[in-house]
Amino acid sequence: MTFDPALQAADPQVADLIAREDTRQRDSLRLIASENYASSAVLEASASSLTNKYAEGYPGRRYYEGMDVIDPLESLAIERAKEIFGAEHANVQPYSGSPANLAALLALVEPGGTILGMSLPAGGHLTHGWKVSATGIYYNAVQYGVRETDHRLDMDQVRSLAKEHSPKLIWCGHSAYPRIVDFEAFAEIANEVGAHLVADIAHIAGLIAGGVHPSPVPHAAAVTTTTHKTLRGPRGGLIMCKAEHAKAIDKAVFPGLQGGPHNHTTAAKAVAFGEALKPEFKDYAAQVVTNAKALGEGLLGRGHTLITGGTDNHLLLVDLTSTGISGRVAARAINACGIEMNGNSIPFDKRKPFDPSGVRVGLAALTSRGLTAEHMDTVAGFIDEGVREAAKHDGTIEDAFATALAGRIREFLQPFPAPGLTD
Ligand code: DSN
Repeated sequence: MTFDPALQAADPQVADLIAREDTRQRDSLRLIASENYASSAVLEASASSLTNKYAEGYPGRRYYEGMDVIDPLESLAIERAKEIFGAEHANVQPYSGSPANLAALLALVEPGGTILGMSLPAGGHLTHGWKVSATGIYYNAVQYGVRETDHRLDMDQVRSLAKEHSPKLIWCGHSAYPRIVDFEAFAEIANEVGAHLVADIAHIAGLIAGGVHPSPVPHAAAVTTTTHKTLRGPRGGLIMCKAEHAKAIDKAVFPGLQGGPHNHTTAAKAVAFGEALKPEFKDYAAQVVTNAKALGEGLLGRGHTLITGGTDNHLLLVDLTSTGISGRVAARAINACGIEMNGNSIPFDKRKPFDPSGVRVGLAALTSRGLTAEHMDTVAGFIDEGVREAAKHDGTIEDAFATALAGRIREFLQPFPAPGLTD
């Protein structure tokens, strides 16, 4: 992104740091599954004068004056979100995914009530009841996992835990699960035990918007998401729900948890939702999945182990146990070579979450740059080369090797403009 000279003149230190980040994002293989490139239009909206305005309340019911722009803007974002997902109600104010999840809990479960969610090491999110999260501290959280044999969701386990503990809310939708989630089956279980089903689609929202992953919207009481992962918007959150829960959800977001909405982010969400409504977004979503599958083939062909054997969505979970180094050590080492991914627990991991056995690899960002399946073997080769080199040297990579590989990656990426940075 090129800056208005104002920032460079006023604060060259910050301007230079941002410029460095732009370069880093342009020159590296960005494979963190929760990240993407927002378009220049999204970035521009989020850097607007809307950041100067307070707007507690909702369109038509505000606690401040001067809402002639904010009200139609927020309504536009709401209508676009509803149109994308076919939702009855949308709240575009959550600051991000974790506050969105807290708001869903606040709206639907009494403090101390029982909730059922997937455990973090099995692929769930912190806010689905993991013990160190407020959701595990202020609620009685019971956790399900995946089957030991194939690392897939075990709906029999979910049903039996639901019957045993009678949760008020069941979470589905996960952070490190590479397969299709059967939202209908979750809804059946929730109905059987009288629980609200809440789907957190943060990772797969763009795939649902693009029609390549089933939607939980018809089945769930509420659906939460971030707006910046596969949906390719600004950092932010969104909650959709059935009309019957609209009042409770809105009340939980404001005044329950938040003050003034971030209007500049609301504008950027509206822009991103507009982009997601365009026909080409369907092609993007389909390409993300095609690329993830192709990268999986490339890694399998090089002897790596994929949890569940592959993927149906945008991410792969790679078990690095056989390489002799942990996922975290591998991720750190290859970061120096211009490859970004995160160390991640694998199901039934023998290692601690801070130093887990796996890495999580996502294709949302590279696909936004226009890479297709034919490029994935090269990407798999880069990853394999970096990981094997790190494994050979007990987790370290020499500077000369890192610089050479980073240079090849930079050259490889050069023909693919990075949205928001070089488009
Ligand atoms: N931190 C995000 C992720 O990487 O999946 C989820 O909030």
